[in-house]
Amino acid sequence: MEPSKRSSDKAAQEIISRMAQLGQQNAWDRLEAQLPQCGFGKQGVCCRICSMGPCRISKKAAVGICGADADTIVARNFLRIVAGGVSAHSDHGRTVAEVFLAAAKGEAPDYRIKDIVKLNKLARELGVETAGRSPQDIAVDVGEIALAEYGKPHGTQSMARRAPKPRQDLWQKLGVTPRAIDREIAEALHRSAMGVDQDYRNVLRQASRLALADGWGGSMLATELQDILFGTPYPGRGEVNMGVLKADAVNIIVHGHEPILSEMIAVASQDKEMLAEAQKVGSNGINVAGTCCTANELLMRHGIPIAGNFLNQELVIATGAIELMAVDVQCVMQGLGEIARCYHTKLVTTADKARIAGVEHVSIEEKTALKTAKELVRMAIANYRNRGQVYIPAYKEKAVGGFSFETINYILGGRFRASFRPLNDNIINGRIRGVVGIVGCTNPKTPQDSTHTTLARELIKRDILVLTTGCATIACGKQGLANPKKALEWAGPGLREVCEAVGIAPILPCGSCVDNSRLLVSCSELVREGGLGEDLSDLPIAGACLESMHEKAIAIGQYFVASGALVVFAEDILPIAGSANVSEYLYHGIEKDLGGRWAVESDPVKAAEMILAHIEGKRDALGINKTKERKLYDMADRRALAVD
Ligand code: NFS
Ligand code: SF4
Repeated sequence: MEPSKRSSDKAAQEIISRMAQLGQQNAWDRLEAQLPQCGFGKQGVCCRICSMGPCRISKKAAVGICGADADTIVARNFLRIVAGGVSAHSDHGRTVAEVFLAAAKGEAPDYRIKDIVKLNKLARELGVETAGRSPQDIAVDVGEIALAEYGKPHGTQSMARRAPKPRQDLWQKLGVTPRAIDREIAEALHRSAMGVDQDYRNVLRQASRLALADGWGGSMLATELQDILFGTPYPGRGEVNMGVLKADAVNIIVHGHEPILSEMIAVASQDKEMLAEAQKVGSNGINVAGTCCTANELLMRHGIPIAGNFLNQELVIATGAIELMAVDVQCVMQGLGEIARCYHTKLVTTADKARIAGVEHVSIEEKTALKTAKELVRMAIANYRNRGQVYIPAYKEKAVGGFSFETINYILGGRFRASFRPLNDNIINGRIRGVVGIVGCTNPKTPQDSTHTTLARELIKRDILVLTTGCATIACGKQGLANPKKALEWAGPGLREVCEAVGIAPILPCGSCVDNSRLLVSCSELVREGGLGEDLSDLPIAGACLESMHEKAIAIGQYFVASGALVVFAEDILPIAGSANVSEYLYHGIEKDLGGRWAVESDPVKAAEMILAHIEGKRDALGINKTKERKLYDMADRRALAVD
């Protein structure tokens, strides 16, 4: 397949060609070897949860051996996907909570509590006494409470109290207020085991409660604690794409998700002793860059460059310029092992729960994190001499990342009256039509980055403010869309005017996938600020993810839906087509219950139109589409907006 059909990223295209010439395999080649993919799996109608099976629903057999029908099987599979996603985010959050607590107790000397203001704020929310107490004492209490959220025997998620009151009441009424995170995961696995929950609507209700335990629990805690521990992000410049690699420096890639590792490697790489050693081997310094969500975490907090997103992970190694790639958890392809063996690159796993057969493992522990990080940096330096031929594509783009909830609040309102008021006002007066989160991965089934970036452009053209997270952020960054100046050229007149007036970009990078919780907090603030309804489901907002691959993305989608938002996915990445009832419920029925719903549209231009129609509908319902300001899009407008 043509490199341009595999990726819309020019740097990626170059490396894909190079790998083909060298006979090296990547995810796209492996996808080809998998074709045609199993239709039963795609539709969600394959069940292998008991050993009477595997069973699959077809014209020939309408039910499995136990009698389970397509509705039950599709719903159970969906619930298990959400459980996988929630467990990933939440286990990440738990690890952060453990390091946070250790740091507070002085047992993790390399980590320090950085954001005291945010610590105090969270402490008050969690009912921890702050007056006259040291940050350490406060942090110990906060850490204990946070850790307990994962497994507490009684009560519901504390952070869910951040949602608008009517939303909390609705969750209560429907019985979907999330309890302890571990409990929701365990119950989901239990309910979807053979012979338990066999009413698809009841199964899907658990999917909502479980997903909410992620968005308003595990992920939100991860974000909060990471901000307090490593600093709340503020806007800073960075660069994105493989061109950030340096031909004359020791290049280290940090890949994965938990900043516990990457923060220490960032520190170690600036150590004088390390820099001197790097010079001794003839290099011109140490260059740390990230891939996937770890990259977002580092860009958000330190402006450390991003080498690429999910589908770039193998490609960066094939530049021949990487001395060491340190990986922790999630989104790490096993294929890395093979490509690393083709080069001098040292691939190292660092999380005890995530090892790869045949790959070196160096365990990062909180007590000795910096020492271990230095060891890794030393390994990279020593490996510089082993470099063979290097080919670094010349592409990179400037980006401004670091839009936490706090920064948006601050930029909009200023330090003394930090507030969302200007944003609310401009949504009400119609200069900004609404706000959309573009989230998620890349997937070899879709030309890399193409849907995220087209959708982002199409939305800002239509005066919709875009917030991005995860690999979608990196996709936008690679195409200059995280560069305020470049992105402004694409923005519609209303959005552009507001962005210029308040000094924000039309596309705001908000962090990693756990940071989707920042979007929930921001949406709650839009409601609290007033004038846009009483509940999240009243807001002119939506979420979109047209090229995801991970279970986490579906968990995120479900918590946005259960929080009242429209969520648009590409059809072939949502495996529910095998049940008309489950599809009908998730695409329509659920809206009556929770105010949000799923939708599918694989074409990003059509998705933008669908989202705009939804947003205008919400605006109509709010009564803010006054005739004189209403901007109706007729066919001519639409044609003018179409991408060429
Ligand atoms: Ni989100 Fe991040 Fe990327 Fe997808 Fe993977 S890195 S947590 S799952 S692939 S966006
Ligand atoms: Fe088949 Fe039922 Fe067992 Fe699933 S639970 S594998 S449908 S017998």
